[in-house]
Amino acid sequence: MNKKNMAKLFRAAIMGPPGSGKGTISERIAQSFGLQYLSSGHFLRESIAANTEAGMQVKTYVERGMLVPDHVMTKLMMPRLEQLSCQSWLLDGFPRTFAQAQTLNGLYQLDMVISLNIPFETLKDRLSDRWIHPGSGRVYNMGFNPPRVQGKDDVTGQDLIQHDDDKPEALMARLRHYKDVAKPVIDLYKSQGILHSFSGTETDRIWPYINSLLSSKMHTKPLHACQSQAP
Ligand code: G5P
Ligand code: MG
Repeated sequence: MNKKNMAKLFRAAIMGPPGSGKGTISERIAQSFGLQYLSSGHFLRESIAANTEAGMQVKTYVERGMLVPDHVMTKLMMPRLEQLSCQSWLLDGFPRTFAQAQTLNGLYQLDMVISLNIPFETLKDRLSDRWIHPGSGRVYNMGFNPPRVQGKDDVTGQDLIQHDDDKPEALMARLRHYKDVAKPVIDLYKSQGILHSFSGTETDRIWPYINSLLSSKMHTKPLHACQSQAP
């Protein structure tokens, strides 16, 4: 792809501790601005569910709320980014470490990094209340978005489960790790002048600020940059 086409692409990442609303906000961004949305946690859970070799390798890390080794993560994410070479994208949960950020930096220039700062107590409450319908991936929150019948999926009536990494022991480990590991990544993006931080306790209050920031940077829905190359 030549430089002219590169200029049409918009590449962004969203960072924040577990439960900070990365997934919720990413879905809104993807819907409003037409970016491809890639979630590292989703890819990991997908490979665990499919029992692939990579899935077996990462299962214990994810269940314990520990970071998956950098080389495994980059091997999981990079092929997916290569498939999107003509498209604008938003990464949720990657990069998470300085090593991952350096690998990404060597291949792609990010235009924007959104960092979510949410108080610890808010995170703890949100995640310990999160339940999932394993068949569909539907997410409920016992406070924010409860199912009609406690413990049952609204559509199928099947049992809801909690992710192992949302259970109290794993959760504490995830929150503790986040701060230490994220700092050098945040500093890197700050030094590149692309970091935008948002603080608050409610996603609905943070969202309008993110929406207006993106609206000011992206005037139209991003094009599929390769379409214009068709003979
Ligand atoms: P994930 O899957 O990336 P985490 O730990 O970063 O997981 P998580 O749990 O997915 O974070 P989130 O996406 O930041 O959280 O937040 P969310 O899901 O949108 O919101 C959390 C809950 O709060 C939801 O129930 C939502 O409905 C509710 N909520 C949202 N907004 C509000 C609000 O305003 N009010 C209320 N009351 N509720 C709200 O990673 C999982 C694991 O994979 C590995 C690690 O082991 C990690 O622990 N991993 C990696 N390892 C190494 N490197 C990487 N790059 C890795 N990426 C993943
Ligand atoms: Mg998420």
